[in-house]
Amino acid sequence: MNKIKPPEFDTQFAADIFHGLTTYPKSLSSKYFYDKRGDELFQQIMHLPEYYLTGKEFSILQEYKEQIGLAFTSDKGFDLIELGAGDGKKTKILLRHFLEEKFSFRYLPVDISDNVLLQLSASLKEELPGIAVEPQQGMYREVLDRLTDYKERKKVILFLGSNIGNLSQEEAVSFLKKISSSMSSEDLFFMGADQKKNPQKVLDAYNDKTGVTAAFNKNLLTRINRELDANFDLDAFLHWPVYDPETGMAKSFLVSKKAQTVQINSLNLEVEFAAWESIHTEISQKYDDTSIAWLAEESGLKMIRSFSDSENNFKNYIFQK
Ligand code: AVJ
Repeated sequence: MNKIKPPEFDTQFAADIFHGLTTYPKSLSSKYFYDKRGDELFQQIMHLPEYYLTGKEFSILQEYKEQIGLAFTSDKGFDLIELGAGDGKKTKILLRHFLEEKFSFRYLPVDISDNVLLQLSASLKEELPGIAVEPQQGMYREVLDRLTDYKERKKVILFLGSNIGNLSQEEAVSFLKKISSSMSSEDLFFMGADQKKNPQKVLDAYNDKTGVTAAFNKNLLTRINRELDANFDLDAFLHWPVYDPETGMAKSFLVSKKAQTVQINSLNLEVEFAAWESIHTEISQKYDDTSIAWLAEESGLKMIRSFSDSENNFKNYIFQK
C-alpha cells in the first residue's frame, strides 16, 4: 500500500487554500479577502452607488437611534460589545447619541486585528472623548467565551453590516447558538441583515460598473500570489456574481477563462483549471422575516423588534434569549 504523507502547513491560510483548490468544486473562503489591500477595497465598496447596504443601515441607525437607545439602556448601565467593529462609522451614530443622553455604558469593540482596534480607539478618543472604550483583540468566539461569565451589567452584542450573510445556513446557526450561549436573559443581540429584494438590485451591488468588487474578489488571488509564491494571472479569471431569489443566496465566483495551470510554490502545488471552471469565493445571504425567524428558532433566540428603512432593503433586528 502506498501511503502518502499528508502535507503540513505553516498557517491556517496555507492549509485552507490547499484544501480549497484541491477539492472539486474549488472554493476559497471570503474571510481571506481582508488583507491590507482588501480592507481598502472594502472601504471603497461601502461608498459605491450600487452597494446600498451601508447607506441603508446608516439611515436606519440614524432614524431609530432614540428607540434603539431606550431598548439598550438599563438602570445598572450596559456593555456594548461590537463584533467586527471596523472603522466604526455606523456605530458612532449610536455612540454619539448614547453619550448625549448620558447613558452609563462601556464600548467593547472586538476585532481580530490589533491595527483596526488601535485606529478605532484613536478616532473615538478624538471624536467622542468621554466614552469608555475597552478594545478586545481576538476571535469572536474567544472573546464571547471571555465575556460570558461577566454578569454585572447588561450586555448588548452588536453585529452590523450583514456580516451574518457571509455564513452558510449551518454556520449561521452555530454562530448564533454561540451568541445565545454567552447571553443571560436580560442581554440583547442587535444584528443587521440585508433583505431579499429586486434581484437586479442585489446583483448590481456585487457587480459594480467601476469594477471595484471584481478587484476585491480577485485580490484573493493577488494575496495567494504574494503570500504563497503563486502565479495566478488575474486577467485569466472572470468575476462572476449570481443571485438566487428563492434561497436569497448571492454567491461570487472567479471563473477561469481558459484551461490553465497555476503554480503555488509554497504549497508545492500545481492547480489545474479546465476552461470555465469556477472557484466559489463568497456567500452574501439575503434574509427576510421568515428566514430570520427560522434562524432565531434554531439558535434559541427570540426576535423582539426590528427596524427597517422605508423600502425594506435592510433590517436591524433585536434578539433576546
Ligand atoms: C462585509 C460581508 C457584508 O457580503 O455584502 C461586499 C462583503 N463582498 N462586496 C457583503 C462584500 C462583496 C459584504 N459583507
